[in-house]
Amino acid sequence: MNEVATRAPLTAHSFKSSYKPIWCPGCGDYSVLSSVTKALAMVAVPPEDVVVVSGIGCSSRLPAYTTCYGFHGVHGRALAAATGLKVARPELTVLVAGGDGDGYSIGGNHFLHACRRNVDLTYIVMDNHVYGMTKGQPSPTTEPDWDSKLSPGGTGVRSFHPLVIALASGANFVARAFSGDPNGTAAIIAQAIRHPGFSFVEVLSPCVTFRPDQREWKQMAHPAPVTPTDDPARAARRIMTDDGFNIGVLYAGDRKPYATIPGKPQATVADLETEFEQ
Ligand SMILES: Cc1ncc(C[n+]2csc(CCOP(=O)(O)OP(=O)(O)O)c2C)c(N)n1
Ligand code: SF4
Repeated sequence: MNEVATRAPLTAHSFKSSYKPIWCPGCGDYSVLSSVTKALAMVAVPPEDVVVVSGIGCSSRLPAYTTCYGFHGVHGRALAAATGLKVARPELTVLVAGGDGDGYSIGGNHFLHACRRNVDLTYIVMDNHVYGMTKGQPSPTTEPDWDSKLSPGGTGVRSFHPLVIALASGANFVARAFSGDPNGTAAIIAQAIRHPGFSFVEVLSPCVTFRPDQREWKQMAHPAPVTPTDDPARAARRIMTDDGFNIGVLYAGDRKPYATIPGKPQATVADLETEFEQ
């Protein structure tokens, strides 16, 4: 009998590494990790066929806590690394995980172009509206009037709207989830993985240390009272006028994902190494 035939069925546990997360007690990222492992069990892709790519931040530690292959790279460059990986190895399931600072500030440019290119990736952003790892600076999604030691009286700067920007840039699947609902988040992530093209899941994930006010999100999050649409303009209008706490799949499009041209000869890693050494 071969290895596949004897393998035990995949469960969330199959995707959990032996490393103990070092997030603060109560951080929303624990639930997101649990949702990612549940989602991978639902889609039943074995850990050796999955790669989780991240940048830098508390949330970007997530790959180490899974049994999948991982790439913990530099701040803001996760999508660039993941795009290259997926184009070179289309048979792999590639997830990208990180924070709002990593993805929308230093990585903002890559976010726009990853949506536009529509390579088959699943991008999970744990949005806590703050830079957690570097101790509480405002991020692109911080509310303009958020008063803190590092931003007395608030920044006064309008927040970035990731979901609408993703739609305008061409993302093929757009959803909002809440870490306080791990099963709902797992179901959304599983749908995102299954959906072809660039899938973007914005998970509201409280930073209990620098944004204790986000504990209120538990009362504010609610299921979106609409079914997903395949019309990006309609989805954008809905998202721009909702209360920011509509949870669910908001857009599921049918753009053809980017892939390399079938039949076109591809350089191997050995070819690239030879070229590099010359
Ligand atoms: C090039 C570079 N610039 C800045 C930093 C410092 N830095 C590390 S993590 C981080 C922000 C993390 O915030 P976010 O991505 O929102 O993740 P969180 O920690 O909130 O999960 C910053 C600015 C860095 N590591 N590298
Ligand atoms: S600082 Fe915030 S984001 Fe980072 S682990 Fe602690 S609660 Fe989570």
